[in-house]
Amino acid sequence: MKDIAPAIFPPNGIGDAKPANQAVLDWVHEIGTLTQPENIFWCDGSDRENEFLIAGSLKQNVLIKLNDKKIPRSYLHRSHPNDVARVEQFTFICTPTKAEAGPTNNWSEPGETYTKLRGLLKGAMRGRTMFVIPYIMGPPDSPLTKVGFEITDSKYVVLSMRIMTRMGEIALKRLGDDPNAEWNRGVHSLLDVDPARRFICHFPQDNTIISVGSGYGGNVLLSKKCLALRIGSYLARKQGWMAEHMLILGVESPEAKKHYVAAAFPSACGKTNFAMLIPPKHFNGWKVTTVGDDIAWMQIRDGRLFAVNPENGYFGVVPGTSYKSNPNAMKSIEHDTLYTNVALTDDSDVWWEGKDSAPPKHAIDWRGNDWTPDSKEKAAHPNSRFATPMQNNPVLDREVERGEGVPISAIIFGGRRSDTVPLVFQAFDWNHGVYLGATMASETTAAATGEVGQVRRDPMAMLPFCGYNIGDYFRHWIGIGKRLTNPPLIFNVNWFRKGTDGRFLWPGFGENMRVLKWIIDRCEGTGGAVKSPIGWLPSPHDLDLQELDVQHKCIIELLGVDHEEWQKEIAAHEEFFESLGDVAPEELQKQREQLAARFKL
Ligand code: GTP
Ligand code: SPV
Ligand code: MN
Repeated sequence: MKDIAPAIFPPNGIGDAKPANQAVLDWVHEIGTLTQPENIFWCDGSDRENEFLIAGSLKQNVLIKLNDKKIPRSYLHRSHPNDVARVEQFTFICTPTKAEAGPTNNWSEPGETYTKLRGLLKGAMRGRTMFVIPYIMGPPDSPLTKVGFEITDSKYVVLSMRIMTRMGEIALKRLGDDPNAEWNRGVHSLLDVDPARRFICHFPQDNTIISVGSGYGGNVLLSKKCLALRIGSYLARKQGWMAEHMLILGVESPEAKKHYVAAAFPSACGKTNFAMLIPPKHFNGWKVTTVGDDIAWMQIRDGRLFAVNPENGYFGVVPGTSYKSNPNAMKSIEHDTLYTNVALTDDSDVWWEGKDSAPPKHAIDWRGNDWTPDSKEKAAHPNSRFATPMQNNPVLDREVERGEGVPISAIIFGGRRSDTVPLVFQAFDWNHGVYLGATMASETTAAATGEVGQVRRDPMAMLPFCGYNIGDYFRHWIGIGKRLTNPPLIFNVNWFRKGTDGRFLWPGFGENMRVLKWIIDRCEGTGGAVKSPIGWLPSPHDLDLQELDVQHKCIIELLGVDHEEWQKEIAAHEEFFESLGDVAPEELQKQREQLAARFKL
């Protein structure tokens, strides 16, 4: 399947939504002069435009139409086999000084980087159409909402951005004609999809992103990781708010008491699943609703933290998604969905490892090759994804469009840890919670290229997404805490602890409601807990474990704090802070000393 396709020529009334803002026009002119496209297509986000682009994409083999009876209005795209995940090693933060990017980011000097990228972009769109996508991130009437423009030579990007953002007219209106208004400049070109010429570069001081050489997800949907997180986090610090890699969910009790919770888990560690969970039968009358599944923008109002989801859709991990693990995701992706890198069955349905149905006898795998259940290769790529509008979600929260956001009662951090870290525990206070976030670690996943299953520190699940110096980011978190009179309580969870047999001790998914319920009880001041060196821990009887098919000894293991393992863990925290040089704030150093001291009591 092609990523790169020749120019298309729209009829009158399509592709001509030129904005009025002179700064945008000048910028598009400049990029057009550099990249030399065959024509410029000004997107307006309309249905008519979308239909035209889909028809063109089918003709050019950029998309395959799926079975309309089984999954109406849905399509499959295959990205280049060398281009299936984010590339952290080719992602750069181009601040004027290296110190501003900090010890956890790749840095390159802005002047040199612009020159290099201009060289790569020179004539890069010859024979292709250059699309200009206006979009906003955030609910239309939110003070947090940002305007972005993405220039791209990929139709797949345009079609995806229409799902993932509020695109078109709405952005032109919000921007208006003030040439000095704040907006993000995003330039994307596939070039020739060569990993040797693949760079994802951020210029926070210019509110600019340039991404070349990839056609995949987080590398090219510039609204998402690039703007909403990397540039977003930079702007957030400057402007006094927060941009975080967090889901946002609502949880309502049978008595109709509602709390909102935000949770930071690293890529492919369970955000989408947690944000849509269906409580087990025993929790009759409890309801979980989704505000967002990946990104939270948060601001302080009346001493509380309020969160909005800046996105309009979900770009979710497909493998493992089933009616058993995540029925709401399954319902969301049954129609109007753009799939990437899953398997195609002979009746034009989609299939992946972990789907409810038995494997098809024959399929075309994510690379476009014949596949049978005997094949050694996976049918769907482990990082295959769906893009689906959030309106498809049967449990979409009714406050999702609320501009001021939803009040956050609890923040949860969690990684993939096969040992050491208990199922759940609570920080003693805000700064201790910041420490839990700052020192969290997780096994790497297929969401980024590179080895899978390596434990690495991933502070606040933001290691690949913090657009500035991580020490200043920690300081920003501590500073936010000082401004909150009614701060969220902070928790740590681990769905992935394993027993000696190498199997997960906790069933996860819907059963995570039992942990969420304890968290809500703690927010309400009713949940019991015991003080441990690492924080407040539930005893087994503090968790509602009725009708749960897990042995008591597994629960004890799940809630256990092994002193030897924690000595190693504390040493790893120290090593991590040392690896950052001297940027970690004193408050966090102090937290580590206190943690170590509590083990000696
Ligand atoms: P990104 O979109 O990459 O940011 O990922 P995410 O954090 O939204 O992860 P997602 O919910 O898509 O889950 C990723 C993988 O983790 C899937 O294969 C899930 O099946 C698996 N997973 C999610 N929740 C659980 C859980 O509670 N227990 C276990 N064992 N696996 C889970
Ligand atoms: C992640 O990797 O955290 C994602 C997927 O949400 S991507 O948009 O590809 O970055
Ligand atoms: Mn993510």
